[in-house]
Amino acid sequence: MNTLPRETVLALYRQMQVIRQCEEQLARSHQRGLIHGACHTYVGEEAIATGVCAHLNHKDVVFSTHRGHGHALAKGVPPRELIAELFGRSTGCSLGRGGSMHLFSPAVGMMGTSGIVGPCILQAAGAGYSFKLLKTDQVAVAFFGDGAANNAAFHEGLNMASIWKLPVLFVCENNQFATEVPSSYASGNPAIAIRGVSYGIPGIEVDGNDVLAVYDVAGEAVRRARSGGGPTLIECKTYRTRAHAEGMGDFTYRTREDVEEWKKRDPIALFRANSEAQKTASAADFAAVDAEVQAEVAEAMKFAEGSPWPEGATATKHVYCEV
Ligand SMILES: Cc1ncc(C[n+]2csc(CCOP(=O)(O)OP(=O)(O)O)c2C)c(N)n1
Ligand SMILES: [Mg+2]
Repeated sequence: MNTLPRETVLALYRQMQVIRQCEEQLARSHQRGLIHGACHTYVGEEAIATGVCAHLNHKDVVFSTHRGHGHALAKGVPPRELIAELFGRSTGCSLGRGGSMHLFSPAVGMMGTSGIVGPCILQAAGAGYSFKLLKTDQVAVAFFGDGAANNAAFHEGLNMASIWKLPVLFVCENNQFATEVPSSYASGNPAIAIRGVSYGIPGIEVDGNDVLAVYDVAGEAVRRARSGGGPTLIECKTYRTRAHAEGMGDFTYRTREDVEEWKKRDPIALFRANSEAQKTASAADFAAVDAEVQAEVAEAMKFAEGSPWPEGATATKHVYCEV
């Protein structure tokens, strides 16, 4: 039973819709040739970034992966800065230098996405270590996939966070595939949450398509981290309903039927239907949010398309730290 106030329900719904609508625009933009480089969308997984980041403030930090648009948006990067970045424009959050897989906005605690699978786990542990040394109550979050959970960085990061009781959330988005390889094939034991036991930290499995379930588990983990209780591993079971990356084939390693089955468990539609049934928010409330988000994302697209490219003369700026 959902006992959250109406404003929180609508805020969670709004955040998921912002991610979904941005991703759908980005998928179309990729087909139009507006995006340079790969574009991995987060469609179907929106509940995870939304449920976790709802507990974070601007001083908390997020480290993410190649599938990071949703994390950046949920952490506070405005849609116009995200879309402009993917279009390579100077108004993007990384000033047009990063693109889809290098989204940085330290001002809001978005410490970067990365095309390299795994290191965000160590970076979050490092940030947690600095928060511990500085005696702040800040929290670091690493978002990563099931594929990354078989990378050495996972084991090193969790162990270090455990022995030093670092304020870190390790959020594994288990969408069951690493590119085209099923996690059941790639892992001796595909269960990920239980790996927390090996490092002496809580490991919790949650339905990653249920934003309220993610919100509850993440809330508890953030409280534990802030109060000195150490890290938590959260495995969110989910599924991506678009191809690994835009323009890639999708049905050599999974079937259309599998994808259609998972579409029935769409996190946004499910949350809306349940909230309406429980009368925590009305159909009119949700329709109003939809219209608002549509207008915001349309404006963001226009802004991005109309933005200038970075000047050639500035190509070497922001590449190295300028002391
Ligand atoms: C260290 C490293 N190895 C391999 C790759 C190639 N690669 C890019 S995405 C990907 C799959 C990652 O799967 P997962 O971690 O489950 O994330 P998902 O794409 O499913 O969200 C791989 C292997 C890479 N980018 N970095
Ligand atoms: Mg995966």
